[in-house]
Order: sequence, then structure tokens, then C-alpha cells
Amino acid sequence: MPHIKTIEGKLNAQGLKIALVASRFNDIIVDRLVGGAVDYFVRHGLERENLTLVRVPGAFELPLACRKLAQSGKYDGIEALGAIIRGATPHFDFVASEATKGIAGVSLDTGVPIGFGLLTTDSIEQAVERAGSKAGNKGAEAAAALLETIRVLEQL
Ligand code: INI
Repeated sequence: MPHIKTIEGKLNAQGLKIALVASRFNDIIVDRLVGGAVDYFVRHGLERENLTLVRVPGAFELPLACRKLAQSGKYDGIEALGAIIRGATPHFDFVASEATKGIAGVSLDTGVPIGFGLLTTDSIEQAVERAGSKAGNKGAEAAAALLETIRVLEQL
């Protein structure tokens, strides 16, 4: 590839202020995602006092809390964390689609980056796999994506 001017984000979280918004529904899974996110940010230089955790009832409530936090102007980035598991509800598709669209809309409307740490799985087993076992930890992955996005947007 020819050498071209490239803008990319450094994975250094020092000095940032981050809000995590996590749903209580399926908390056995979501708590593992929160743990993965906290661990990622702290290992990348974030001071614990600059990390705030907000709890909401379920994934459906994530967009509204993300919007208020984004509008407050207090945070460089937000990470939404939750788990929607098919079978737990007949309205899986509605909750999943509203939560996903809602979170994306908040980020685009406010310009505040939001890490998408919301699992949508067919089974509890698939959720467990993505919450710190054989398929990694989606909370940590979304934290990495958020940090990179914050740092790249600063330069655009
Ligand atoms: N909320 C979730 O976060 N995950 C789910 O799997 C889920 N299911 O299965 O229903 C869920 N429902 C609750 C929803 O997010 C709202 O909290 C509720 O409808 C009240 O507004």
C-alpha cells in the first residue's frame, strides 16, 4: 500500500471521562460485560474516578439514559451494556431493534461516541460465551472500539 496520510486513534484513556450505562435485565451476563469494560479502561490508563456507572432496568431504557448523558456534555464517551436473549421474551425483536436504533441515533444526533456493548443472542449459552468465556468479552471489545473512536474523532 502506498504511504498516505492516515489518521488513527491511540488507545490511551488517560484523562477521559466515560459513562457506562448497563441494564439490570440478565444481570448475571451484564455484570460480566461491565467488568470487562472497566478492566479494559483501567488497563488503558483511565482513572477510576473518571468512570461512572449508570444502571437502567432493561435494554429498552438504554437509549434514553445514553441521550441524557450525551447531552450533559460531561462525558467524552459512553458505553451501552446489556443482554437481550431470544426466548426470554416474545418481544425480543422489538426490544433489540429499538435499543440498537436508539443507541445509534443518540450517537449520531449528539456527536458523542457510544460503544455498543449490547448482546443479542439466541440463547443464554451464546450470551455466556460472549461475556468473558470462549468468545471473549463483548464489554471489553466495545470499550476498545469506544476508546479508538474517541481518539480518532478528536483529530477529525
Ligand atoms: N430487556 C433486556 O435488557 N434484555 C432482555 O432479554 C429483555 N427481554 O427479554 O424482555 C428485556 N426486556 C425488558 C425491556 O428492555 C424493558 O426494560 C421493559 O420492557 C420495560 O420498559
